[in-house]
Amino acid sequence: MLSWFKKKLGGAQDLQPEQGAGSETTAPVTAEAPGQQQENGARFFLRLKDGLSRTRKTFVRQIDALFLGKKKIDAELLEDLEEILIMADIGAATTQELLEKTREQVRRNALGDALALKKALKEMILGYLLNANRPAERVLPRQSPFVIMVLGVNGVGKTTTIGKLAYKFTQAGQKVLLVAADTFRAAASEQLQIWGKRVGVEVVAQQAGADPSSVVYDALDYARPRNFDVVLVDTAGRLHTKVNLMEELKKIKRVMDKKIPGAPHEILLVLDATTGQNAISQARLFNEAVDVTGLALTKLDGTAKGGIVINICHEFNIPIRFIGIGEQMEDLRDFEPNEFVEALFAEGEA
Ligand SMILES: Nc1nc2c(ncn2[C@@H]2O[C@H](COP(=O)(O)OP(=O)(O)OP(=O)(O)O)[C@@H](O)[C@H]2O)c(=O)[nH]1
Ligand SMILES: [Mg+2]
Repeated sequence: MLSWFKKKLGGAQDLQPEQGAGSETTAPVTAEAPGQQQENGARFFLRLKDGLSRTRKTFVRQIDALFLGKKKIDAELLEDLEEILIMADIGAATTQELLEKTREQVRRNALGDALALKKALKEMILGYLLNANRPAERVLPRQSPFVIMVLGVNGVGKTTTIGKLAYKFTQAGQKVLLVAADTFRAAASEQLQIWGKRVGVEVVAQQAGADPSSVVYDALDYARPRNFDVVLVDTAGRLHTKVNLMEELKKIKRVMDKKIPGAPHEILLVLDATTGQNAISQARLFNEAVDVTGLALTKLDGTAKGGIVINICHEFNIPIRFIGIGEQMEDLRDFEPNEFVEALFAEGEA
């Protein structure tokens, strides 16, 4: 898991940078014991395939239907394909680019029949996903935990994602602290504490209405001497269009950096896949405000709009770290482009 840190890693001990590497170093962290992901691979793939079934129905199965009995790729077929791509929330610009590349291949006679077109589409889509999937080299401070700040609009699944992440990290033997910096919504910190209990990790919270920056400040003070490996900070849901709320996020970020230079080491924006194109403007505005370093796309299980993944990868240079495919603890998947495309294009029922 946490493939964004996985490239060079082995286990939790990698959290400790080498001696003499300066005040900071780029050391990777993992949230899963080696080998565990392989063991769970087949089971998780089925879950993912299941989770993507609605998207597959409105996207890949429609393409299949479009090709039914049609061998020739003509203008009419491409028009119908355009409609399907748009309906799957792949986005206007990405759709046009895909169609243009397809037309180009048709002109070059590189696509013999409809089946070849489907294969080419799959490859082009994988290309977009891989392109945006640069592994991040996170800068870890020598003597402090890895701090992940989680943000997003109301109800996208921030707190749930934090709970699931805490579970992932804990499974990998890492010591996790949750921070309830959502002091705005009633019951927000209780919700986080329920997750804390469920996963078995500590939660730092203050009274409702407290300044979120000061909650974070105190929490980092608490975390530092107690050898926490990972600190997950929950923030209040906020509209990306509300300037003062975005300013508050900047302040929280500044406070973290003051307490632990370089923190937050990951700014994880949570987007709800069911919102389709709106997720794009959320990503843009949050990124403008605080330089988002990773995305988590939730609720892919409940939507036919899974094409948004393709659109996001095409529009942004921000890697998707995780996808949420259900409400349970283990329903957060590392985003793996190959696996995603295979699940999306899976043959057979649904
Ligand atoms: N089906 C499904 N539901 C999800 C997923 N992730 C979160 N949810 C549900 O979405 C709802 C909102 O989740 P929260 O975690 O409370 O969202 P939030 O962003 O913290 O909300 P606020 O703090 O109010 O802004 C809950 O009912 C979650 O169970 C997912 O991947 N799939
Ligand atoms: Mg919340």
